[in-house]
Amino acid sequence: MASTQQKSQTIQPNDFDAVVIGAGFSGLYMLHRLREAGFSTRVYEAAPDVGGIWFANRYPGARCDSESIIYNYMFSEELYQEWTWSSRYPEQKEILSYLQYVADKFELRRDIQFNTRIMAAHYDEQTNRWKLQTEDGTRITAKYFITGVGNLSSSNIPKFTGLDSFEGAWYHTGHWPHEKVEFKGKRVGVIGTGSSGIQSIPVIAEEADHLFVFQRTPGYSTPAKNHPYDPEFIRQTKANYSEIKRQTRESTAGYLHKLMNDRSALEDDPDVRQREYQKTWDRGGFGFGRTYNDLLLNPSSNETAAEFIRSKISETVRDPKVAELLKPTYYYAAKRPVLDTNYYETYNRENVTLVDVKSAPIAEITPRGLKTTEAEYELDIIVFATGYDGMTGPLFKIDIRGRDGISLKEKWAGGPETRTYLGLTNAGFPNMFMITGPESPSALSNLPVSIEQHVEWIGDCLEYLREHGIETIEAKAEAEEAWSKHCREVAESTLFTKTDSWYNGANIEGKPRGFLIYVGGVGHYRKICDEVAAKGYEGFTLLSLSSRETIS
Ligand code: NA7
Repeated sequence: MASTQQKSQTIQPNDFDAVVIGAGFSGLYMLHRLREAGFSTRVYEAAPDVGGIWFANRYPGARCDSESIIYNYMFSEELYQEWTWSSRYPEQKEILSYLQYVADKFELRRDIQFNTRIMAAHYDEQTNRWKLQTEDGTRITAKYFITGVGNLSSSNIPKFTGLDSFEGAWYHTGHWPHEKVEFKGKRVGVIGTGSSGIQSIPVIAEEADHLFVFQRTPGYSTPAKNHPYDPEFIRQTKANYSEIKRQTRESTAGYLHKLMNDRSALEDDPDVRQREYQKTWDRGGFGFGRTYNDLLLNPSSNETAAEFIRSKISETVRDPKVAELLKPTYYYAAKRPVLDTNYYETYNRENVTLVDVKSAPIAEITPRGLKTTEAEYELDIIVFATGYDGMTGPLFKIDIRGRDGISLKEKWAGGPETRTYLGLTNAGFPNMFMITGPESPSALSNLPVSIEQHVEWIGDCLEYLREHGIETIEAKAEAEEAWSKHCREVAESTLFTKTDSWYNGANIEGKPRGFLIYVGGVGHYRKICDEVAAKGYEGFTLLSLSSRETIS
């Protein structure tokens, strides 16, 4: 009885102007932006605190590959001046502290309901409202439904036979325990050599008794060259706030890296090219991929960068057989390249063994370890660094249905044909917005820059609708078709579509293939979105329900 009374005292009205899913970078700013504009807004978050993927990704060595001074919000100069990053690449813990600081500064927590997973969101045409349902059956209604679920929050744990029988402990990098995992004296297996594997392997190797790395496809990794920030650098960065904000917003991918040479890699003689690659290699970071202007366009140019990295692997790894296994053969950067600290060096350690599971795949997990088609490995701990069902996966975890009960999953089931309008909206799903949805720059950009752009566009849009008495906004099917076609054409002109990766769904068995990201450039994309808004939301049907009249 007491608990029922307590519950009823804390019950909130469950009808809002806007409901936002997720309290990571996207959801936090969306809440702030809409609340400032006077919209009643509620964020639902499955985790017990803010942070999104930075709450969940606590694996050893987890850090961001974007430089900290640009991997943050730029909407508030006051916030930018107040917060000081410790080093070039922020650790998970520091990013999480930053987001907690943001939540406190803007008093966001009072409008976030934690520990609450939204299972379904259905559009009701009669009332023109979204009806949502939580895991415990609570019903919520809202005029606007906004997803801030991230691109990489749906873990991929391959269905290995026998996992249930494993007597040791196993973890996925994306759902790491909060207490420290003890590797000391343990035989550890890491499956996967993408970003999460490459970041965690050197750290686990330092502690474990023995580390087995189960590699299917080697990754291209270049040095991060992480270092603590000099106070003078921080002072200059803060003084340049406006310029940094402008540059990232107008850039190709939300970064500050300048193109080092605005020419093809093939225009330089091999010795000149070698020197140019060495320069960007020495600086560390993603700037290596900006050494020439055609690395993602021309296979022969790409090969020069790929070969440079392979030569570095040979120089670093003492055992030539291991070095050979670590050399990737696909197009450099067409699958997510990685930044590392001592990754290749780790294979010179006595306690590290590289196991090629391309030639001899993992057959099963046994009670005592892992069996490939060739050998059995005894393990105490298995780390799944096996990635995510990217882009669409997090959206599909919610049963989202638009007009006529059609689900987003059904709408997108046909693969890449006709997906979204601007990566923000979908025909058939009125008053719904996706922050960094498929077919926007999203995961191929520095995400906070793309998130801010979407949040501001959505915020401005809702204000416009309110000012003009518009009840419903919905993408037109033909606008959506044209946008999807444009996305595909831009992607087809690059090497991204010629390489299997999570960018095109190739990492998930049975997932329809299609390149899910807009690679036309962050600055260019912003202009397109702004023009759509300036033309009174071109490509959308705007409907005033009271007059039952279509406005455009
Ligand atoms: P990634 O980059 O998708 O890497 C996953 C790794 O796991 C990759 O090496 C996969 O090999 C490997 N994998 C997946 N399934 C298997 C099976 N069944 N057997 C063996 N190996 C397997 O995920 P991350 O978490 O590292 O990074 C995700 C993103 O986070 C990253 O792109 C950044 O944006 C941040 P494969 O290449 O498929 O052969």
